[in-house]
Amino acid sequence: REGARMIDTWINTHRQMYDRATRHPFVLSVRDGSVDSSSFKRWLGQDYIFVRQFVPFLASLLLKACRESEDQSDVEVLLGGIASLHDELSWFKKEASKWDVMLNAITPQKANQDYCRFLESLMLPEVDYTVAITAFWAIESVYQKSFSSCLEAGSNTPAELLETCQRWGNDGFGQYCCVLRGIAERRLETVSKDVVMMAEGVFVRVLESEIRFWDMSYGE
Ligand code: HMH
Repeated sequence: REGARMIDTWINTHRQMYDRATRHPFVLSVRDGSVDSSSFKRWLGQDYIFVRQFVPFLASLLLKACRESEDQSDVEVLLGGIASLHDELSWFKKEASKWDVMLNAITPQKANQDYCRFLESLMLPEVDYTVAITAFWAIESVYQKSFSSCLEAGSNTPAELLETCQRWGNDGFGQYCCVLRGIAERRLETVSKDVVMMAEGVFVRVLESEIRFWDMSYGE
């Protein structure tokens, strides 16, 4: 099964960038407990803005799945994703008030704007479902890999950040990412070489965007 190996191949081809996205210094500082609260608060505020933009992206992906997927369970998986985003937005508001972050006073930084514009380009109807679901898997799995590393044995994550790490680092989220990867791999087996190349390009673009996103936690 070619599609199944495709993603492993991409990860190996782009290993350096993949590691920079999933083992970023900000995440390593959460993991070893040296993170400063101003970095965490900057990340929290910017990520709230990002997640708000993630809602229409996921809605567009759901629409593509309804129209293009040959497997009905894709729609149910994505619908579950939309439901958890609802919960996630409430969590951001609660977390922000805990840290005295004023969510309505935050302006998106350049890296965030660029990432959101990239998401918008993937919402266009002419973008293939396979390409869009690959992007979605990559976006979710960078967070899953990053935050689950902060929960591993030997990590020294501060108690007040554990809830954040569990949000994306818990086993259920890990399984969800595996299901998304499975959908992407199934689709990659059936599409043309051109679409596969586009999907790889989008994977790389997600990694670059995630690195720049983590970089924002250090401030301007
Ligand atoms: C920047 N990437 C970014 N924010 C997130 N919340 C996720 C991925 C995972 O949902």
